Amino acid sequence: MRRTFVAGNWKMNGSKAENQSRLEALVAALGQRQDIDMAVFPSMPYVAQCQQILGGSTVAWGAQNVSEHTGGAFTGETSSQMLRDFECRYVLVGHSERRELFAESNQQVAEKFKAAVDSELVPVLCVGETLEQREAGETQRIISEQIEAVLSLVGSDVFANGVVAYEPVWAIGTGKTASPEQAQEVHSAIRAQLAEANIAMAEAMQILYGGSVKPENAAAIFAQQDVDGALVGGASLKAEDFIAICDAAA
Ligand code: G2H
Repeated sequence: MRRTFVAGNWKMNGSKAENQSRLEALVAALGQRQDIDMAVFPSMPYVAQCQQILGGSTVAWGAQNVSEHTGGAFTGETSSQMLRDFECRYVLVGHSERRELFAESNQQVAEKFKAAVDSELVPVLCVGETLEQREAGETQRIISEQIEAVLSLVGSDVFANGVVAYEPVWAIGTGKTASPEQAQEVHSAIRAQLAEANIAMAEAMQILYGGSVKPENAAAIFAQQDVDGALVGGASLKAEDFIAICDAAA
């Protein structure tokens, strides 16, 4: 039985004051919940604020990006060990905005995933197709290549301590959501691909759906057999919506 995981990707939003009230609301409403996994992903400067406010609660925190390098002359980058220093449990790797806007390749994403695993962070590997790719019938191939890059660099049991988030690019921040059936179809294909590498790992691992998840559509998405939670963007900026999505996971 897989636990449901609700993750909030705040993207480049927030301020110290806004985050404080949002985090305090999350602690009050969710901070003792044991039945699901929960985490928020703030911008880098606010990771320490999450540690301070969420520490001791059951809501974890993580970063939206990590360097594939361990240290040195990489201006502007943050290493996985630095994230561990602030007790991050998770890190997002390969979000489509990183792939598109910052030209992260499958290979670089795989290296970031490896850096996270090496530091005992749990990487959340984001995969997904663009509208053009979906319409060209390339969805499965694109996602399979994104996953294969990680499997071949890190090894077949790589997701024993990792999470996959399926985020169709056409559903991100657009208000369009994949239907629960569309999500299930891709999630089940991802699990089948991973089962070829390691059946037990594939059965146990969490595969999240991301792309305009809101309180109104969360329950239908969570009801799908191979959907184990959500990576929530816009709706995670409102504490009440994030809490409602967590409630839909119960
Ligand atoms: C997809 C998602 C969170 P949103 O990027 O990663 O954002 O819920 O705003 O579509």
